[in-house]
This record gives sequence, C-alpha cells and structure tokens, in this order.
Amino acid sequence: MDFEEKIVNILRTTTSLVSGEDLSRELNISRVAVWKHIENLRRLGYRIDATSHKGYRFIQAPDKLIAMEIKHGLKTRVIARDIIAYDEVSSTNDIALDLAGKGAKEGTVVVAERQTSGRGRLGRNWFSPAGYGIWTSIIFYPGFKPGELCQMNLILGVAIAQAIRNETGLKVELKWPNDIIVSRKKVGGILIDMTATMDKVKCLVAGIGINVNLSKKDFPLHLRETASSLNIEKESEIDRLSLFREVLHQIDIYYLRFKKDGFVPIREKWLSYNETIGQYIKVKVPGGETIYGHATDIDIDGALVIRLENGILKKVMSGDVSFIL
Ligand code: BT5
Repeated sequence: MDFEEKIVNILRTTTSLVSGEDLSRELNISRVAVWKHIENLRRLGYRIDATSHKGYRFIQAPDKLIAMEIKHGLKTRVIARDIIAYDEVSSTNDIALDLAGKGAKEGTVVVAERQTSGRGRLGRNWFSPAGYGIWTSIIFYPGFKPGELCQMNLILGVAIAQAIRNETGLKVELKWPNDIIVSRKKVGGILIDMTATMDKVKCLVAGIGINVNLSKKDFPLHLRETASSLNIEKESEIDRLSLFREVLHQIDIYYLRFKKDGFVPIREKWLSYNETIGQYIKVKVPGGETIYGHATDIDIDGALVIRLENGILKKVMSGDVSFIL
C-alpha cells in the first residue's frame, strides 16, 4: 500500500478531523510530505477538506476507476490481485496481452477511462468514451483446450449479467455468444483474445465493455438504434465503481466455480439469462457462411446448436446472431 492509499484509508475511517501531525506520525513521513500526498489525491479528484490548524476530512472519492478505489472493499480471491488503471489506452486487451506475455499474474486487471482504438470481434470498433463506461481486460491462464474457449464467453456473460442485476435491478439478457442485452439493446460486449498452441490455451485475455452512464446523445448516430446504457435503461445514474467491483466479484465467483464444478452449472445459469434459444435466427459464421434455423440449445462446450430447415442439427462455435422475427 502506498502513502496515498494509506492516507485515504485513515481519513475514510475517521469521522473527526485528522491533523497533519497525526498523519505524519502515523506514516512516519514529514508534514510537508503529507501535504504533497494530499495535493496529489486532490489532483486525482478526491475531495478532502482542510481546516487550518485542525486537520483534514475525507469528503468524497472521485468517480474514476482508479486502482485503490477499485480495491476498496473488493472481495475476490483470484481476480484483481493486480489492478492497473489508465486514463487512456489504445485498447485494454492490447495492454493485457502484452502484460501476459511478460508473465503477469492470473487475474490481473487492466482498466481505462477511455480507449482510442477499442476493439470488438473481427476487427470491429468498440466505442469507448471517457468517464461513462467500464472498459477492462482480465488475464487468465485457464489451461483450456482451444475448443473449450467458447465456454469462457458464457462464463463471463453470466457473471456480468448477475453483477448488473445485483447492482441495478435491471433485467439483463445474454445473446450468444458475447452480447449483454437490456430491453433488446446492447449494453455490453465481451472480446476474448488468446495465445495458444495446438492443444492448449496458454493465456486468455477477456475484454469487457459495459456502457454505464452514457446518455443517448453520447452515442454516435450509427449506434443509437442498437446500443444502450445502464443509465438510459434504469433512468438514473449508476455508481461505476460499485458496479465494477461487483463485476470483478462475480467473475471471481463464476470462474472459480467453473474450475471446481465444470461448465454444466454455468450452462444452466446462462440459459436462465438466455435471449437466443427458441428464436429463429440467422448466424454469420467466420469465413462468410450464413446459416438460418432455430436456435435450440447450448451444447456442453458452449457452442450454439441450430436446427436447420432440413431438420439437421448444426453446432456453431462462433458467429454473429441476428433474430428473424
Ligand atoms: C463486442 O464485439 O461486443 C466486444 C466488445 C468488447 C469491448 C471491450 S472494452 C475493453 C476491451 N478492450 C477492447 O479493445 N475491447 C474490449 P462485437 O460483438 O464484434 O460487437 C462490435 C459491434 O458492436 C460494433 O461493430 C458496433 O456495431 C457495436 N458497438 C460498438 N461500440 C459499442 C458500444 N459501446 N455499445 C454497444 N454497441 C457497440
């Protein structure tokens, strides 16, 4: 814990004023050093009142995803052992892949207020403006076979849906394989990148984007029909930090459950959030083929099972689903 984190912890847990002298004694640093750390915290957006000759009082943490705030009260075992927070990056997935290549711990979280080249699947763009979203990537070393990768989208989907429901009460649905949906609009998405050999996934980076406090006018025109945010759907502002902590907590729970009990219970949970099964759909699969049929099930490896018009069942491991009404 660095001095600034320690100062925030002391001020936060003390209801009366805390003098510079007390802080300097407690932390074993000079009063000038205390003052400099308080100034740094204010620059980060912390509201700390100072009454001359009496001391400091904690007023409010900033509405920013900074590491020490994310960690505050976080109840996770594997996820977020390390948190690296940025104001701006190209893509958190790119940073996380680089860190994984350098041996970062499993559960390392990279998060940014803004992405300049946020990515969706297949080279698509992900709109990630500053201050309103959760744009994050988590490093895993799951020991999967590449064929089991599809399960990870569903594990994360269930965890994110559960976290959003716990925090906002919104009815969240999951569209196979990677969409987080509220009222038929996309409020979030998942992007899995990995490095693998023929028979083993060496490292997996799970990129998660959630539109939290964007208003309708914040979205570019081409997304306004299909995208939404939790704020729009809930009609009130959402506490981003608290939601982010809950997302990390639920991912920790579901990932460890998956490691212990396998995919079966998670598949059941995914089905309870499902927006896909039972619908007549069109799936564009990588390579360009388009398949039409009824989405009938999620297979035990996370694949989507489609009944084609000729009655044959076909399994799809990845693709873009759209509904045919
Ligand atoms: C996804 O791709 O849904 C994956 C999104 C993952 C984003 C996270 S943010 C942190 C991490 N770092 C990254 O660089 N990426 C991950 P896909 O299913 O391909 O959907 C992409 C499509 O969604 C785009 O082509 C747009 O039509 C639409 N879209 C783009 N930005 C959006 C947004 N903010 N909200 C809703 N829809 C969006």
